[in-house]
Amino acid sequence: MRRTLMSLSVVAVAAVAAGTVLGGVAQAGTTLGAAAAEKGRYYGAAIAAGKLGDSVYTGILNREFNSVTPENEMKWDATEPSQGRFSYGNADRIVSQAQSHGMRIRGHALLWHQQQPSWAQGMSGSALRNAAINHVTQVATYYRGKIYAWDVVNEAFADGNGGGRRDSNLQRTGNDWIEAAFRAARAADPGAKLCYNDYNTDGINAKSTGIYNMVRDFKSRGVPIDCVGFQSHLTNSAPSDYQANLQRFADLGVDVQITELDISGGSQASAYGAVTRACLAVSRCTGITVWGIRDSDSWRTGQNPLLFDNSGNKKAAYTAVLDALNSGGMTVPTGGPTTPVPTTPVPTTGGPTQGPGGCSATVSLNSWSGGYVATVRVTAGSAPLTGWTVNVAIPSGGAVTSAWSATNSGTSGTVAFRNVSYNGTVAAGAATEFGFQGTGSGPTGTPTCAAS
Ligand code: G2I
Repeated sequence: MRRTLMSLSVVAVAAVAAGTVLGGVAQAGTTLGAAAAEKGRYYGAAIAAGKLGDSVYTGILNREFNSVTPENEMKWDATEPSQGRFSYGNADRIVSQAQSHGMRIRGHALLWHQQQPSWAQGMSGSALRNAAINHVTQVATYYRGKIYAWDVVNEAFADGNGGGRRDSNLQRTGNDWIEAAFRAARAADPGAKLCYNDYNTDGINAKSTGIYNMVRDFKSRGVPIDCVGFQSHLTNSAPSDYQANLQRFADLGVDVQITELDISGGSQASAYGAVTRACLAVSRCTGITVWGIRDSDSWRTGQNPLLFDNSGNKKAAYTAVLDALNSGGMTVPTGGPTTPVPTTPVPTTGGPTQGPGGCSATVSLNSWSGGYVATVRVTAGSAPLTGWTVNVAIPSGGAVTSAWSATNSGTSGTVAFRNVSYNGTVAAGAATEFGFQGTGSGPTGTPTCAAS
């Protein structure tokens, strides 16, 4: 008995030392979103509002993905077509689609040298700086509480000039335009993760190192930045140092996300598998977004770089991604616990439970004056879950304004959060996460979890 206990504790210590390895038998997810959710991550797609009426397209979207990025609808030309007049119709269609299916939303992109409205293209100096910061403030405020992560600034670094900035009208307003944009975005939506996003930064090279130095500088000076997006528009394969590059950014204290993945070329399936494994191996890699659903939806016309063919059939690349998501150990993304979940049955701590093995829930908060984002971890007990409901006591005076990876009934008092289609099934001892944003102060007690 003692020997068994000792060897168990050795296992436990080893798991703690590894930091991010969880016990529990992972259950194979049958969709990209479900499989990613079992690893505490999202799997998203860039989508177009104009295609939501296409039932094949929307069918794949709703079945497979748990995050979306508007491909064009949140860009400056779309949201502020004339100065000071904002237009959110198409973006709102995507937001509604995502919210009604419990999907996260990556906002793309507040400032970029491309797809500026013509009135901004013709501006310079302080007039442009003021217009740009006003744009960030207005759009981030409008979507406050609904966006998981914003690409605050997109593609501001140059190709082939040793890691320096790209020339643009925005850059000519002064080198501090990026940090000004991040500060404005934080003030407008304190609950959104704020990302810098770029391409040709997928390996360790001069451009990615320029961005690395900017992020390090921002962190040292308290400029609010939470994440770096790696677009990963790839040909044939990812660079051999892809994972190492993600890791060096994560080590600066930011999340990393693969934001616009598409891969052309003959070794597509194995390349998709390698990118997936790289993200899973970096604990702060919180999710992957592919830049379109079917090959025919891709901006890379004729290159067939996506996971579904023109008819919506799964390709070999799809299977490679799903297999990669379903293999390997459980890992916890940023903000998650660093202690292992025991593999042996333990008493649940989350209050009254139903179902054979019960479940428990813990909440972690990112709070600011007047609001918060809550991340809730739902852990199955000694038996698998086929569904769960978590009840959270919301402090009086506050309300839930949005939720992702769960649906809520009610917004104040005791709010019940129920699993969505892709994360109701949780293997014994394994865990999944959902989140919500609220006004007022965040919940303080331990939520209760009911299994089904
Ligand atoms: O260029 C690929 C991506 C690189 N990273 C930033 C992304 O935002 C960018 O996305 C693409 C969209 O996929 C395209 O759909 O950005 C392009 C613009 O630079 C988008 O293309 C534009 C066309 O240029 C317009 O003519 C068209 O009206 O799409 C618009 C909407 O269909």
